Amino acid sequence: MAEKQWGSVRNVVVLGPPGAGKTSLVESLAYFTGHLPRKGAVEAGTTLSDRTAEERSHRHSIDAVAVSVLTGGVKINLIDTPGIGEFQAQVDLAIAAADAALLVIPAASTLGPEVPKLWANLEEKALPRIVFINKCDRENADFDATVEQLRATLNPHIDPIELPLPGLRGIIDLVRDRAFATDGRQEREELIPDTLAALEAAAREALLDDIVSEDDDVMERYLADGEIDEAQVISVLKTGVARCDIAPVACGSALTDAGVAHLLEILATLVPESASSPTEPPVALVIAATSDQYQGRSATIALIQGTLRPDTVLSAAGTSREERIHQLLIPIPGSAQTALALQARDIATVSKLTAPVGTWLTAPHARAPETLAMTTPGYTVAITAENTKEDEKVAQAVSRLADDDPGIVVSREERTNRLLLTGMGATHVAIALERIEHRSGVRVATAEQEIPYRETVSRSARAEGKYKKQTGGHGQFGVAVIAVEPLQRGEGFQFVDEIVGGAIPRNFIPAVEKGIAETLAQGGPQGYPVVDLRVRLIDGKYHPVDSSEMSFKVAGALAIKQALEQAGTEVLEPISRVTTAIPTQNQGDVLGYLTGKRGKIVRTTATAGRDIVEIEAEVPTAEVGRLAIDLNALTSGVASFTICHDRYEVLPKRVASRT
Ligand SMILES: Nc1nc2c(ncn2[C@@H]2O[C@H](COP(=O)(O)OP(=O)(O)O)[C@@H](O)[C@H]2O)c(=O)[nH]1
Ligand SMILES: [Mg+2]
Repeated sequence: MAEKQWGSVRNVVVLGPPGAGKTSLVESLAYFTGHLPRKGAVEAGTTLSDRTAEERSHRHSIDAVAVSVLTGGVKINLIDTPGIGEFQAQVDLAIAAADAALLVIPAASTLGPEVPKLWANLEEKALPRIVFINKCDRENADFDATVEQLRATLNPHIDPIELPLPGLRGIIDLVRDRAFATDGRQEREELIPDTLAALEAAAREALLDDIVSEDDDVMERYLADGEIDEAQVISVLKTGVARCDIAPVACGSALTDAGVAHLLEILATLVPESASSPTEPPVALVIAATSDQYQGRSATIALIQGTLRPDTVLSAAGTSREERIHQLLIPIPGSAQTALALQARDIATVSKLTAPVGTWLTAPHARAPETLAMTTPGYTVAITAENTKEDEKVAQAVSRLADDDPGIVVSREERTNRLLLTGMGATHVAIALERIEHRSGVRVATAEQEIPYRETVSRSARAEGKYKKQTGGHGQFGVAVIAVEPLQRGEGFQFVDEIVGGAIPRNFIPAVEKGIAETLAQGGPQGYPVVDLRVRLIDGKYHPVDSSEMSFKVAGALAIKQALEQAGTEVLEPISRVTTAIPTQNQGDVLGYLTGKRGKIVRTTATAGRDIVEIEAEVPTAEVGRLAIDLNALTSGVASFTICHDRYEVLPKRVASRT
């Protein structure tokens, strides 16, 4: 175990559209801090963060991965994330642990549809942002046009603090008013080329004009002198970033490493350091995990408060399970080291942890923070082992995968008891299945799910359930009188005990509720679980000798069956929220297709210079089974979509008669 080599820590989530160069940039940053003898490449499958078999074969990130780098006494924990929208859950957890986002944007003439969405998410969570315009080495790279696009689409206070040098030899640092050329792992100061002097001066003035309003004193001095010094520029930038007023823009290339040394410095200087509370009891969040056949499971935890030492036992929120933190590994590439203690706001990887990704770990009996608001996935397939003898093995592999992937939900189909795997979209589910097959060595067959319809009452009704059995010896006796009434969608089942004067003894009332709840779950008159109703227990009768819990449970079941028959029920169908990004030229076809699937269009938003339109629609889940195939056909394979369960709605009569 080594002595701690850093004074403070910053957590930076690396975000951006797919292919922007996030993984390559993390690699380059690690290379620059001297942690890596040589850089890995995404194409060769040798990077620090794309390391699973599926990430190598698909050539993009699937899991969030933490890589720690040290620079000038600051430890920066970079969390590389997948760019594809279907992996939103991984991104949300990484954001929860971050002090700032590093938004990686390729220097291209159009902005993908993902960027405005990412921005809105960061805005909502008030997470400070730094932008890196990557791929400036490419022939058609246009730094200015990219900045203009970002400003026009996202926010006018996206301010370049650097400009690329011609041929991307390096960058001009507008804060220091100097140029730096990149040469291997070194940076060399240069004179600003004469041809760029006027441009640089104008860009610097525009930057100062925009940022000085962060601080009244600085602004006064600036207005008086027309200039402020480097330290003041950095200080107002820091304030502006922390308040989410300003997003500074750096530039360079993850491929040639131009600008990367500077980016490290920018991160160390401008990312705000969150307040930490080392003396409070530890609270950690499991933000990522990968399982490997040979090395077992490795989980990444972010310590939100307190101090954590090896061999501490924590409880997993929402369960009665306890977890021992065996060893805290600091993921510095090339020189991973174990820590004697982890301080609040730091990140470590731990092995042998079983808690699912997304779980809060707390000191025993301490209260966990509120669960994070996450999108509910809604793209479901039913799965079985090709060889039914191996069903159990598949079930185990599926549940292990769901522990590692926060966007996957596993359940059992109501009628058939088949396994259901729910993810954020077709790609996400396909990759999950690959991983399941790879890890379990079993071939898996998929099928469409049966739609989980529900039933609800449309009117109020009252009924009496009477259970009486007297065949010698100890008999059974219980009477329950109930009233049912409809509730709003999503309100579930409510039970209200209105018994007065001991018509039913207190100790039997839970049995009545149980009998009712079980009957509702088993299905109403039309065969589906019954939801969204209030049942009031208003009267009853008992017998001092013959009454038992059993007799009241049966009385409750009889009462609710009768009440449902009397009230009559309607079928509810699940509605999914589908978000898809498609080329504008296919807009008419896709809108027509979604409407034909009984979809309601919620919004259409043009992005990326109007080349791409994002459509959000509510579509009955019964109609989304072929969405992946059909959208692909309509858009020549370009469409991507995410799908989440939204709510239940009454199944229209004309549709009901068809099913
Ligand atoms: N020319 C050029 N290519 C880059 C640069 N950064 C990344 N790439 C390439 O872009 C592709 C996607 O990179 P990757 O790091 O996987 O992007 P991610 O999806 O954002 O993680 C890969 O082929 C990289 O080699 C860059 O700065 N310049
Ligand atoms: Mg990546």
